[in-house]
Amino acid sequence: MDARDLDHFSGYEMFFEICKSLSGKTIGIIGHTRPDGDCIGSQVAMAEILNSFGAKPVLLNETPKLSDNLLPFLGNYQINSPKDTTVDEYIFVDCGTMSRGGMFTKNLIKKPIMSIDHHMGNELFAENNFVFSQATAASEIIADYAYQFGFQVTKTMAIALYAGIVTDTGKFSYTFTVARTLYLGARLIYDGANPNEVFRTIYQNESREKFALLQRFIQSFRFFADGKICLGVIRDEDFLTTGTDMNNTEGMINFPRSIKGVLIAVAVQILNGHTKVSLRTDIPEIRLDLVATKFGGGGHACAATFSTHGIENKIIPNLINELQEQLKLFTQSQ
Ligand SMILES: [Mn+2]
Repeated sequence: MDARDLDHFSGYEMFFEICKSLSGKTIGIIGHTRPDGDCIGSQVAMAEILNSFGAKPVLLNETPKLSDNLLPFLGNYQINSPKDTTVDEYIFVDCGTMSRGGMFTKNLIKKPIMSIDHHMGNELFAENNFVFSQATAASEIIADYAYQFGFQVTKTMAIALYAGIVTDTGKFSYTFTVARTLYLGARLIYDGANPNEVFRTIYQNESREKFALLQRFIQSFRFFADGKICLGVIRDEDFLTTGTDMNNTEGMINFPRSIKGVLIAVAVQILNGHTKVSLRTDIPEIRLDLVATKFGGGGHACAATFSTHGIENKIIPNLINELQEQLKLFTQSQ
């Protein structure tokens, strides 16, 4: 396929205009708390772009300690605390809202100069918003912009962006994965990303503690709506017994999701009275974002989350009711 036939994202000219205008300035690149591959991939890629235009990029995350399956993607960069770092401008990546950056970044005095993101319902909080909800990853937008512009993609940048896309597409498989996504993957391989190395770094680097936690999560599975909904719960005692924390739950929701007949996967984490609920489906007509919104959260049709302080015995039945309603609407529309 010719690159010109691909459905590219608009706005790369403006994006690079801004990057050039930042020459000589110190730029804080903010990612979300509990960073994932797309967050780190986008931050590193933005840093490489800004470096090439003579700016001084600084990576800022409220969760400064990266897990072993993300650390190698930093290249020569390091993560700094947003609280202790003074910068001229801020750029947000992979954040639907300012508060996704954490406690400090949610109330910045200065409006961020730009935001690159793919979350549905992004609040367009920056001066320049490069936001596409049909992009699989923020990394996909940056990669597409770079190749449209003819930017000389470095090896560090190629590996980081490839890791970002692999993470958010579930290895090139989730909804929104299109020809463009794989085309960009191929370009990034040309520029130095090694698919097997990235795969092993992200997916074959898990601690035994995480597996002990996973075991407990799987044991907690409950099924609703004739097996169309599968719900798993992790509580304080599970984290405590296995010596893990919230950072070890990444990707666990894919287990209920992969059971035959399950249309909606639900992962509930309860830690210190704080409850975080993640919802996943592979059917975009089942609007999980609408369900999450009812509980004060948000997200995509296929992937949504919400947090609450309520009592488990109340939240779960309410949530199951709402999900069954969505399932009903979906069945009726078929
Ligand atoms: Mn993302």
